[in-house]
Amino acid sequence: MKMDTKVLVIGANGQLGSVLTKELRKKYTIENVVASDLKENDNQKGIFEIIDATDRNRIQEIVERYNITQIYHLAAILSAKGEETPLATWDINMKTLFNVLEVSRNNNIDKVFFPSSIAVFGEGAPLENTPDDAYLNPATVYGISKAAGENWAQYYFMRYGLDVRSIRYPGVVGYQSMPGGGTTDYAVDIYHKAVLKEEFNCFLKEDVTLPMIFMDDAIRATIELMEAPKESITVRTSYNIAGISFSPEEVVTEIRKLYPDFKVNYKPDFRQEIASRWPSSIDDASAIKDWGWQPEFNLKAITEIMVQKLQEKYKKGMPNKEILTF
Ligand code: AKB
Repeated sequence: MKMDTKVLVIGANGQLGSVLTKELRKKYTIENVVASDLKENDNQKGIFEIIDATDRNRIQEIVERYNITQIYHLAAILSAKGEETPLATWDINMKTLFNVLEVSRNNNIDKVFFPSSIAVFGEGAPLENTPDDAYLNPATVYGISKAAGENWAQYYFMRYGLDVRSIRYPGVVGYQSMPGGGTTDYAVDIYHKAVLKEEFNCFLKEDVTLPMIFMDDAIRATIELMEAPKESITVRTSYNIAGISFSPEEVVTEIRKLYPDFKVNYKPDFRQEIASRWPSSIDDASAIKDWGWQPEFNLKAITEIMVQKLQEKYKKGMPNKEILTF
């Protein structure tokens, strides 16, 4: 561990950012990780700064104030939410990335993490075992911004030598935050409804299989990629990683082993159209070869942990509407 590692997490209140910040603080100590987002979050146990990542000067100010050496850029508008305001989504997702890339190259930042997504895939890519180098044809503004972002990340590496690393996250399933604006967030909400013994209205068809990943695996993958030797990184757009692929009906089957009376209504909406263009499984051979990626959680384990953690949380009273502290 480099004692001079100073990390800035942009988007630290989000689904990934809130958990990643905690893990980074364990690894680099609480004094060496600065969390940031649009507004304060009293669940953050450590240094927190307000950053609107569309404001390049603010990012520069914080990078200078704390002598930041690594930046994790996790702020973005997700797929479903992004379709409500396409041009604003493009503007926010791209402007924030350009600000991070420009501040990073101008301040000799050692490493930058840029999250991409399975949302970069669309018509024309294989639906099964989709490879890293598949044809990218995203159908959402979020996916378009991530595909563009991958190419900008590669450009900053090739043009300026900036060590930008990226993962195409599957749908992330975690108990630490409430479901957000993602097409895959049905797989978070379903567990909350089961534990609360409420009916679940699923906005996807029962048989649409999507690549998913448990939060612990997603966080470990992120840190393992960022810790890999620079010379082992051969993919400078973004790495595919696979966790576990499943459909809503498969999750329901697992949940009903614990909640036999769990009731689900399938009411596909516009998000089904988004999901139908995404792969059902991912080829992550490059991540396995370059930095030894291996997932650890299957659907049975995910279900048992999600139910146990949410039972604990709801027993303590209703969670706050953003981050569930555990
Ligand atoms: C979304 O559904 O938009 C995200 C993603 C797959 O990147 N969870």
